[in-house]
Amino acid sequence: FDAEKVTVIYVLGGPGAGKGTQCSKLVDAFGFCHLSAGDLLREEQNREGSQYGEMIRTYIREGTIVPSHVTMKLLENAMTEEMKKKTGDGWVDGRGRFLIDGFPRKIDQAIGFDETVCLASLVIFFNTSEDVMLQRLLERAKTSGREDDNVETIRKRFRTYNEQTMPVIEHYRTLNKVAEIDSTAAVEEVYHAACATVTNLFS
Ligand code: UP5
Ligand code: MG
Repeated sequence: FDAEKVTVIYVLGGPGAGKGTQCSKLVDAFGFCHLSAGDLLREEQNREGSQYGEMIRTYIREGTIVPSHVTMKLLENAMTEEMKKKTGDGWVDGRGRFLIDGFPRKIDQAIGFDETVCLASLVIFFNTSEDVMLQRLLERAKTSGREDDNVETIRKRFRTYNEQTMPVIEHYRTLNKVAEIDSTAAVEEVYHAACATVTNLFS
């Protein structure tokens, strides 16, 4: 994708930090297309006839990262679809706007996507403590139906995040592309900070 025609923002943060919640709100305010890598993987997992279904299920249950080519392809396809669907006028200023939520999760994905699909303009990093994230996920577990919302898998997700995803954030920090937002506060308060960050990018 031509960086002149699309703006890509990566939304990162630990499991339960509030990435999905904040992205949904930003969609309404700024006309983004929100693509959650986790949601795309769960969709593919449940798609009849998918050759990757079982493999995705295994990785998600173990809290580990699905091989990059699968996730990158799903994201690229979803972006292509959206660009076809919404031609010029469908976007706020005629340019595609994407929030890529929960991706890239490891350094090779970051470099691969930036180089072959589209260079990201910004990384929004929602940061809070493991305690807060754990409480949120356990609360969500009552209704989410997500196979990875159980204490054992949550611990594994935290480990994967610390070992593999934090280096991605550090990588973009050295490039001065990270906007860190404390996501411990209430949803509205975090959203206020997120809005200010995005407004700043587009101004
Ligand atoms: N909540 C949110 N904000 C709150 C606030 N400010 N105050 C109080 N409560 C708040 O929020 C989680 C819960 O907290 C919700 O109930 C919400 O109401 C509440 P949510 O917005 O859903 O948080 P989010 O950060 O999106 O948490 P999620 O569980 O989706 O994060 P993960 O990163 O763990 O999940 P994801 O779907 O991205 O990935 C799942 C798995 O897919 C990974 O573990 C991995 O196995 C696989 N995966 C890949 O392999 N590759 C990828 O690129 C992506 C995923
Ligand atoms: Mg999410």
